[in-house]
Amino acid sequence: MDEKTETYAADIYVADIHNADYEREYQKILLDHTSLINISGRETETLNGEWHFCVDPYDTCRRARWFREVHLNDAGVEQPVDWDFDWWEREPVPGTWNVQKKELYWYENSALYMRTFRYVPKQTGERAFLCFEGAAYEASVFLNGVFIGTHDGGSTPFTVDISATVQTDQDNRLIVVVDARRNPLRVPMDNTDWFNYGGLYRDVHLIRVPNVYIKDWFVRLVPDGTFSTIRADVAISGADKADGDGKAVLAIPELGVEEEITLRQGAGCGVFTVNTGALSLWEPENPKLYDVSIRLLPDGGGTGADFAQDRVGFREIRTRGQDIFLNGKKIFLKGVSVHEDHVLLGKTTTPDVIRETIRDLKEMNGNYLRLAHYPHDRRFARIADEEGVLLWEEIPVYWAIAFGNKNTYRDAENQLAELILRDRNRASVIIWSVGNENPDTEARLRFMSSLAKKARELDETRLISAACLINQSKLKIEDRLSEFLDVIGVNEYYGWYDRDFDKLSTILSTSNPDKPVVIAEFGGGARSGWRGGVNALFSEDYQKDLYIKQGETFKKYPFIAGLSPWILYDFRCPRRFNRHQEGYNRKGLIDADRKTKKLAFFVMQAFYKER
Ligand code: GCB
Repeated sequence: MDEKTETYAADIYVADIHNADYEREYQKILLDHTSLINISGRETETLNGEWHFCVDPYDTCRRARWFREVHLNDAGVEQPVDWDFDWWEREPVPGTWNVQKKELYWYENSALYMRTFRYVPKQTGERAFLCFEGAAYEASVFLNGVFIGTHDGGSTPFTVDISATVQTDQDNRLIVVVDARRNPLRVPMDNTDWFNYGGLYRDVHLIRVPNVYIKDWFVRLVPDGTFSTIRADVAISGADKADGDGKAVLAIPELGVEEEITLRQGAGCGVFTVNTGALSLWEPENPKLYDVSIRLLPDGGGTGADFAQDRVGFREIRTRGQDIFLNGKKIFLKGVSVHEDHVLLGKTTTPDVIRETIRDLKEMNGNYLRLAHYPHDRRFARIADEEGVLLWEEIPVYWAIAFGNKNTYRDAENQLAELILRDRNRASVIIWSVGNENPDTEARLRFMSSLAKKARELDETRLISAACLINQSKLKIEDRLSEFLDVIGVNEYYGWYDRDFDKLSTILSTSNPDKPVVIAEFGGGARSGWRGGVNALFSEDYQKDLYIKQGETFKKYPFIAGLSPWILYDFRCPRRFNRHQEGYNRKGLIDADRKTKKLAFFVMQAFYKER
């Protein structure tokens, strides 16, 4: 090695190990809700399957730029490298590494995924996108040695336009760094009551669209009480450019709808009326979905016209006083909360698991699920649309996150926007929740009221809520955030964390909220199969008795418009290690095996039957 080369190699080596600020480089391209989020009904090509996988606990891929896959230095001399992407073992994607490999059961750090794929364009001028449905928590994406973006947020989808980087004449090498470190500035932060699973744990797809494409469309029944006004908003790519003028056609053949929408500067909207009698409204007893499509008209310049389709239900959700109305009829939300957690799959889910969850809800005579505490898989709301289940969807603004930090806000607002853009064509979703059990401070009020405003801006047709804490000093339902909400969510654990059950009646009788209240959580732990009697904490008998008392109390307060007890299934939780818990939160009505029902399940089943 001559002197110049030696200096070069040493410089690089020293630069890598001394660069404490390396992460800044990967924040320069952020993948966020301004990308293509609404891909429902589009043709996708799967990139699921076996990917090469390796842990990277010191984040060396990003520090030392392994993704460039450079073996030779400038002088053409082979360097010793510390990576071996093609030699590493393979793991299936989607997957949660904590359940895929025994030795990674507790691993909460960075890992690398690599696969190759071929890409042959099908149309001239087409654009190619990669879509990641979920990577926990931060993901940096590299294609053919080039950094193409970083996404924050472990439960929402992101896409990246790879048209400029993808190769058409050779294998494309795709590397993803998935960083699952817990961090006090993230959303959620480093302390939660569930396990922080890591991985490329949801589907990865390739999507092709024409050069000008439909970036987003939102079709819904206008909540004006007529049950006949439909509004559709469309945004096409290049919305910020003056050349985004054109026309789109929205069609709902079964309703005889074929409406032309004028697009100016990349966006447009159409409002039209259908015959009241003609429209069959979506509701749990009649989850009617219509085929809806949107087509761009060619712009005369010969651009291939984009087309997207979906199955959409039309329904109206509103509140008046202390009540919630679905399609004008007062409704009681008979629900339960559920985590995305599975003994064998971790945070990965499948349509079968989603359908099984809905079957259990229905067996309990329920009509509503709180998808806690972060956005669940995209397919959940789609299946709930088909099955006639109402949903509360939520972002992980959980406990005391860094409410004073600007970047934390940016991240939270972006996750909210990605969730809403992903699911706002789903009739099943009736509530967007902006947080859970947050302290009533000034910083939190600013943070969460801004989120509530953002949610309304993106979707004027759904109810906004948050799971609030009770004012303990006044024993009253009181939270300054309520002013910004449509439905006040309340979490209470009387008879469990606070053994003085009578406080619940005191609270409910001193409160007279001007809005509907949903009891978003209540409950207690029980080890399935353990019968210790009504006084034994963690016994099924205690849990059953607690549920009976809770139900009897709720019946007396008409402002309670719904319930989502905590929780349908026991779930993994690294804060719970007594002899009954063994690493699980045991407040489930069903064991973590998803089969064994506890006595309290049948209490809720009877309670909901009676309502
Ligand atoms: C809560 C939290 C939930 C916990 C639950 C519990 O209030 O919202 O995430 O898991 O209590 O079991 O303590």
